[in-house]
Amino acid sequence: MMLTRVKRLWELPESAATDESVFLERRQLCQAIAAGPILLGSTAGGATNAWAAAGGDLISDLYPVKRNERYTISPRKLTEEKYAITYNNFYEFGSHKRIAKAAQKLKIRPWTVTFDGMVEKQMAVDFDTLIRQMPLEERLYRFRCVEAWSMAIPWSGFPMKALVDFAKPLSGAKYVVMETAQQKENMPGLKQFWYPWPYTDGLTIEEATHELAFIATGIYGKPIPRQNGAPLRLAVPWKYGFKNIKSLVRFTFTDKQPVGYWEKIQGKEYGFWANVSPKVDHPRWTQSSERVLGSQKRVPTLLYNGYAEEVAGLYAGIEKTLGKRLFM
Ligand SMILES: Nc1nc2c(c(=O)[nH]1)N[C@H]1C(S)=C(S)[C@@H](COP(=O)(O)O)O[C@H]1N2
Ligand SMILES: [Mo]
Repeated sequence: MMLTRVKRLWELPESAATDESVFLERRQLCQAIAAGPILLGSTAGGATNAWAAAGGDLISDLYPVKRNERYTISPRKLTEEKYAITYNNFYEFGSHKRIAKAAQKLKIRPWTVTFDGMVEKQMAVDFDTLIRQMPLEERLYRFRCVEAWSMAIPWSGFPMKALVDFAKPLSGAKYVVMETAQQKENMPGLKQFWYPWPYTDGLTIEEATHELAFIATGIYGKPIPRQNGAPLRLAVPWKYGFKNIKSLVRFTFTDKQPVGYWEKIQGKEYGFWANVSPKVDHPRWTQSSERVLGSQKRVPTLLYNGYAEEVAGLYAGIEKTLGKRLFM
């Protein structure tokens, strides 16, 4: 079992072959490490790359990415960066909002993303290789947590559809399950063994390939900080925050509706669909309005978080059967 997986680990499709410049940087890095400080001093350009890489950032040259003006947040305003990067939910680092400092322990290089389950061929791809295959753009999205706070964020990243196409799911696959990294040494939250780690969540293939479903690799024009889910996380703006799973290491395609982390903990409060609706209250929080991060204001919550026009069609066939379950 283990052996088969290891053997398959670096089987990349032709299109995913490491591009030349990345390959050179890697080789320079290896040479630099092998040769030590003398070589570093004599190859200034390569050395800079090598040190940047050793520091864990092989992709800062990609930023900032071009904004796609199609996605607007008006009448909301962009949340100030200082709020978005200091008020976080990331239970792997603690079950409160001030985890940003603790999250700096997350090790983000090397970072391997695995595609498995109902796919043509199982793959494990290095993140820095993967991101260079993807069509990067910036989008402004609203974001609404079920705890009734909200923000509006400039995400950099790529449509999730590009990733699904890359993964080549079999035609029988109906869902995609995502999984967060587990780093026992770096994530104190994992010691709380009664929680169902790893954090997972899922989407239907229709949702995952909808144009609004986005994989974020950056915010505010820079690579995404650890506390916000480095190096890649999901952004599905019409769903509650907990669906926006962070620090992804695995995409598994399946024909069975998955039960995510929160649904396992408390299925009566957190369901699979989790679409935002002001009319369906969570048992502990009213969903009719929301507190805008960084202001004292409460504003009315919108159906599908303001994205009804785009996404309501996804649910036209199942709305009646699911009823309130579509919104929790
Ligand atoms: N792996 C993981 N992903 C996660 C969470 C988490 O605890 N662990 N929290 C979720 C919840 S409840 C919210 S509201 C958002 C918060 O994202 P932010 O910290 O970038 O604002 O992340 C979601 N993704
Ligand atoms: Mo949340």
